[in-house]
Amino acid sequence: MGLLDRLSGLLGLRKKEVHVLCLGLDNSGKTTIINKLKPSNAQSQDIVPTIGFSIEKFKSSSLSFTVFDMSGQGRYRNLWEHYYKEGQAIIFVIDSSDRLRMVVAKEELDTLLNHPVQFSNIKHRRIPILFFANKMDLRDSVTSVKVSQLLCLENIKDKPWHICASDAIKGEGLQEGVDWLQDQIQAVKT
Ligand SMILES: Nc1nc2c(ncn2[C@@H]2O[C@H](COP(=O)(O)OP(=O)(O)OP(=O)(O)O)[C@@H](O)[C@H]2O)c(=O)[nH]1
Ligand SMILES: [Mg+2]
Repeated sequence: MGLLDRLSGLLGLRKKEVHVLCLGLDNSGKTTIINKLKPSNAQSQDIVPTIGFSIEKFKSSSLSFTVFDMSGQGRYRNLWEHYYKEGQAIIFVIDSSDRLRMVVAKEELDTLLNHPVQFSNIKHRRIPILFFANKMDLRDSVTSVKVSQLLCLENIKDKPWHICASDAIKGEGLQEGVDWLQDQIQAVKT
């Protein structure tokens, strides 16, 4: 750690670090969202399907996020649970235009929420979950209220959650989501 880093830590200027898991089916837009949250000079121009997972970083006004951007492809989804215990928050992304696979997204969400306590304690931890109802720009997309109904989000009583409509290509809706997440994390940490 450099002198400046140590000094800013001592003065309380360094941003608090949080670990976030970014989950959701393949092609929902996870990597596009995380990429858009980085400073423009750090953004990649070419987003490809994630293999396994990748670790990304971005900052909000007071937090420094380390994101485990997991692949949503079926063959990699069993990797998710190995990272549950790392997560202090979850970003769950849904392709709002993919009505056919909404039921699969719900199944994956239910599996996550009911994950056995002894491994990750997801079930009993009040970790915040931010949902992005993504791809709102597409004509076939349903509203975030509809996504919320299809995933039965109102049944989540033991964790703070929030859903934002987003268009990750334009970056719309992302900041609102990150602001909410930051407020939730700070409410717990301070
Ligand atoms: N129209 C539209 N396309 C989007 C949006 N977000 C992402 N995409 C596109 O959707 C495709 C998949 O995006 P990714 O970010 O790779 O999706 P992913 O969820 O990371 O997929 P995996 O890594 O395979 O799990 C890409 O072609 C993106 O350009 C959006 O809001 N609107
Ligand atoms: Mg990806």
